[in-house]
Amino acid sequence: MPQYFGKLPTTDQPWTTIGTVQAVHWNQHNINLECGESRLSISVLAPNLIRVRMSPNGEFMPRRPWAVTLDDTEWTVIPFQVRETDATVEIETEQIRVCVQRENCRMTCFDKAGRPFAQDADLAIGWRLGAVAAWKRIEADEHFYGFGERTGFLDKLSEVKTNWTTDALDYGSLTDEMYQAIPFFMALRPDVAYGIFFNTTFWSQFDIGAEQPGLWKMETRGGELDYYIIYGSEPAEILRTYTQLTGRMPLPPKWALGYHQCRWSYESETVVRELAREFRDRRIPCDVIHLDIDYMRGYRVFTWSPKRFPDPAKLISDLTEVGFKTVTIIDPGVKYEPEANYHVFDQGIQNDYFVRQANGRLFHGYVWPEKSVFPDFLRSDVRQWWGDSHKSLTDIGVAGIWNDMNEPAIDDRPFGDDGHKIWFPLDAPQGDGGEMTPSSSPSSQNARATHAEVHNLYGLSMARASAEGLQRLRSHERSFVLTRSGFAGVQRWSSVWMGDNQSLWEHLEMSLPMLCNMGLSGVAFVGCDIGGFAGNATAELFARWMQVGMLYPLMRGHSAMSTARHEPWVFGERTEKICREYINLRYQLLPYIYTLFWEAATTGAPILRPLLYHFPNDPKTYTLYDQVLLGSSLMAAPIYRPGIEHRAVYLPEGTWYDWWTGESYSGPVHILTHAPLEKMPLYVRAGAIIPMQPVMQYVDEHPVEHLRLRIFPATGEFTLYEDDGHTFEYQKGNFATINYRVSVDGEQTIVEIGAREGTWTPSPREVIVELLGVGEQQFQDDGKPRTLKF
Ligand code: MIG
Repeated sequence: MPQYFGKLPTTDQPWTTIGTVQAVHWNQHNINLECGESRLSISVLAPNLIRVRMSPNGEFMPRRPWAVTLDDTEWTVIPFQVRETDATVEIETEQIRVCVQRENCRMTCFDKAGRPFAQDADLAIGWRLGAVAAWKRIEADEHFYGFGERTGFLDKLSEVKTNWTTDALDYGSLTDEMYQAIPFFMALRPDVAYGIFFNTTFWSQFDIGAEQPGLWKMETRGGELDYYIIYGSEPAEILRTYTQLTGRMPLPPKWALGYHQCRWSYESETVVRELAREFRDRRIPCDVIHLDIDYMRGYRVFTWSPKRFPDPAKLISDLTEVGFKTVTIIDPGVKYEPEANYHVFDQGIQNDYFVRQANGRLFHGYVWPEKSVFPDFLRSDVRQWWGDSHKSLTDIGVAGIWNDMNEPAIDDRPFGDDGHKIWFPLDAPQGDGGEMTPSSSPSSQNARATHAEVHNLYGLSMARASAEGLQRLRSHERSFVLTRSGFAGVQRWSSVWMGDNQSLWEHLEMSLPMLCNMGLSGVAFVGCDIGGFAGNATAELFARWMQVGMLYPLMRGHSAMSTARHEPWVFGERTEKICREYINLRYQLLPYIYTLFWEAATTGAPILRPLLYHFPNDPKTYTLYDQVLLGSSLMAAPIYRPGIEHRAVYLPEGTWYDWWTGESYSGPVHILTHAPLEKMPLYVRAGAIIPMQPVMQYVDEHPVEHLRLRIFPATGEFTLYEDDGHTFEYQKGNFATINYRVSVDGEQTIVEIGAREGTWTPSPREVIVELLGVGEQQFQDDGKPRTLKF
C-alpha cells in the first residue's frame, strides 16, 4: 500500500475481494476472521453497536481517535455469543445477530424479529490501489438520511454523496461536496433502522443506489475499511449511540438562542451603533451582532481597523449595556507579512506553526489578506497558541467566534485574478503524530499525517482551537462558536451554518431538509442565513424566511457585500411587523427551545426534526421534507413560494391542534390550510405542554415574572430544564428540572406539576397554566408539587 492516499482518482483495476473465512478467533471484545492475507475484525461495543474493520494485508493501522471519542476498550464489556457452523460464524448480542457466511466472508445483521439489515452484497468488500470499498443491499422501502450537510430534499436514495470539505460557493440542489464532511447516514424502513459511521477521514464517498439500484456502496481512499453499524428500531436510538461515539454538544449560552444579526459587513463603529439602536427603538428582539471581515486591519486576524473601529472596547461595552453580545469572524489564513511587526505572522513563523509542503517549504495561498499562510490546527501546540490569541478579543468583551473559510478555502492567486481553488498538497505533513493510540508501535507514534488524511479535519480542528481557547479565556462564561467547515463530531466544539445560500425561494425551501439532515448527523445547533446570503430578497421572501428562521436552532440573518440590506425593517412596515412577531414568538418559546438544547446536549437528539423522527413507522413521513417538528410537539408547515396562501399539510396519527386557532384535527389526514403572509401554519400535538415566557428584547433582559404553560389536552408530559443560562455551574449539578403531566379523566383534565428537582432556583414567578379551550389557573411557583383540575 502506498504511504498516503489522496482524493485523486484511482486506477480502473478490478477490485480484489475478500476471500473465504479460514480461521476464527475471539476474545471479550472482538471476533477476528482470517481470510487468507486479509482479515475482518468485528468488535462488539454495545448491544446495538458493532465496529467492522478489514485490512487487505491483515494489519490494522494504529487508530487516530479524531472523530470517535471512545476507544473500543473504553466501552463497557457486554455479553455476546459466538456460534460456528460449517457455513457460518454467528455473533449475537441482546439486540442483534450478525451472521457471516464463511464463503466470501459476507455479513448480514438481523434484528430480534429476524429482519435483515445492513446486508452485504455478493461483492461485499473489495480493494485496489489506493481505495477500499464495501457494498450492501438496499431493502424495499428503505430511505436514507443524514450524510452531514447536504443540499436538496430529505431522502438521499439514488444519490452520490462525497465527503471532502469544500468551499461550496454558489451551491444548488445538485451540489455534492459541501463545507462539512460527515461520513454518517441512517437507513430507515418500518420497524428497522440502522446507522453507518464510516470511520475514515480520507476522501470518501457513499453511493446510495446510483450506480446499481438496490445496492449502496461506501468507498474511501484510505488503506483499510473501518465502519460502525448502529442498530435502532428508530432514528432516535441511532442518534443516541452515534453521539455517544462522536460526542455531543455542550450547552451554549442561552443568549446564543436569541436572534443574531449579521452582514458582510457592518463596516464601522457608526454603522454598528446605528444597527443596535434600530433594534431597540423598533422593539425587535436581538441578542447578537456579528462582525464580518471588515472589522480587521486589512483582513489581518486578531487586529482591528483603527479607522473604522477606533475603540472596539468601548463599542463592545456600550453594546453590552443594551443587551448585545458581539461575535467576531476569524479566518484561518494569516497574512504573509515578514518584517512588518504583525504578531500573528511573526509568532507563527518563529514557532513553525504554519503548514509546510513535503519538501519543507512553507505553503502559501491567497485569501482575503492576499498572500497567506495557514496554521496547522491538527497540532495541539498550534491549537493552544491560536486559542490563546483570542485573548485580545475576549479581553475587550467579544463573546463568540465565527470561523469561516476553514475547508480550507484558498485561491492559487490573488483574489479577483480569476484564480482556482486549491488546498494544501495532499502529501503535506500535518499534525504532531500524537494522535496515535498508546498501543501503536513506537515508530508510528511520531508519524505525522498527510493532508490527504486530515483535509476533512481542518475546519473541525480550527473550531476546536477556538472553543478550547474561549473556554480558557472566558472560563466562567459559556461562549459561542460558529464554524463553516467541520467533520463528524463537530458538535463537540461548535455550531454550524450552511454557508453561502442564496436569496431564492428554492433555498428557503431546502433550508429545512438541510438542517434536518444535519440534526440526523449529530449536529443539532445549526442554521441557514435568513433572507439568503447572496442576492436580494423581496419583502415577501424575507417575511416567509423570517417565519421559517424562527425554527432554526441558530437564528441568524446575514447578507453579502453588494446585496440589498436584509435587516427586519428594510422592507417596509408590513414585513417589519411580521418579522417582529415571529422573532417575538421565538423569544416567548425560549423555555421550550432551551430545554431542547439540553436534550441535544444530553441525548444527541436533534432540535429541529423531520417528521420521520417521531413517526418512523409511517412511510408517509419518509420523504416529507417541507414540514418540520421543533422538538416533539410543535410542527410547522411553512410556505415556500411567492403568492401562495394555501398549502396541503400532512398531520400524522393522533390529534393535532392549530397553534393559532386551537382548531383540532385527527390524523392521519391531509388538510388544506390558509396561510396569508402574516401566518406560518403551526400545529401542536395533543398532550403537548409548551412553556413560554414574556417577550424580551434580549435573553435575560429581566427576570421571567410569568411562566405560561400552554397545554393541549390529551395525555402527555414535558420536563422543563432551567439553569442560569450563561455559566458552567450546570456542569456541577446547579440546574433544575420540573416535570409537568397532563391527563384526561372523563370530563376532567388533570395537570400535575412535579416538584422542582435540582439545586437551581428560578427568580420568583407566577405560573399560568392555560388549558386550550378551557381556561387558565395560576399559582406562585414555590417548587412544590401540586395538582390542578380543569
Ligand atoms: O469569501 O467573510 O460564507 O458568510 O460573510 C467570502 C465574508 C467569505 C464567506 C462566508 C460568508 C461571509 C464571507 N465569507
